[in-house]
Amino acid sequence: MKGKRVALLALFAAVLAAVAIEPAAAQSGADSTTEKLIWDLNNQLMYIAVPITVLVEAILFYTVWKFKNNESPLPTRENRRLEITWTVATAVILLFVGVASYQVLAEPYVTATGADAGVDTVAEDEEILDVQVTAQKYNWQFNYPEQGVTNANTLVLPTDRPVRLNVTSTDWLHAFHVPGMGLKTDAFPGQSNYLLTKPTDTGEYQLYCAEYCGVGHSQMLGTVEVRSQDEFQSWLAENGDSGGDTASGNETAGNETGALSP
Ligand SMILES: [Cu+2]
Repeated sequence: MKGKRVALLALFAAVLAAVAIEPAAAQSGADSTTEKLIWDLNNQLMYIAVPITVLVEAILFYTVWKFKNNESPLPTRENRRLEITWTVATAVILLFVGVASYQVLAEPYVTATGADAGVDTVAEDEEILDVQVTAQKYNWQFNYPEQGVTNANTLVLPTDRPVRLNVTSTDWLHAFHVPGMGLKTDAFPGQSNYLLTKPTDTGEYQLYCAEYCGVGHSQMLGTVEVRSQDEFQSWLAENGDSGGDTASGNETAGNETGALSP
């Protein structure tokens, strides 16, 4: 009878915990399609992890309390039903975690596999914006090949339009990391790593280099500015037709973005 009562209590606690994490799940204020997919998976896994944690803790406390005056407790020798139960339960949970994770990892907005990433994903009326991202000690260059625009250290993007970043490096290992938008990939010399995303909210996001690359690594910062489509178009017009010429763009490579809070 007591076991049943404890099981009920544990179930109640689990439901309570699930209700408590609901607000966290509800605030889906994601800033990109990529970030949303990652957070949704995180929340999904929390729905499993929190009840399991509560259940295990409840059993632990119950056991400690129940056997506190027992000098010679007897271990369970063999209980086939119990063994089958926990094996099957574990398998079901792992299967769920595996399938849920795989589904998200297979999304091009999370794992962009190549230069044609997103072709099958984006809607027919959507046009992918391509940006070449080049890392070098210790700054970032952003080149919009189709628009003939180049900018240093500030990546300007339109909202609600799919963007494909081709990330590479001229000299050394770096990594393009924008935590606020759920974006991260390595930058290798002579190799292209792709990121596909669609910004869903305007604002400024901090860009970090996330691979130690030398004495200037901690200063290798940048900004991602997400603007409305109209503002993006006028930014392009202002900075456009530079003939795609090199680096300096409209900003000198510097540390002015370093003052931004992370
Ligand atoms: Cu670095």
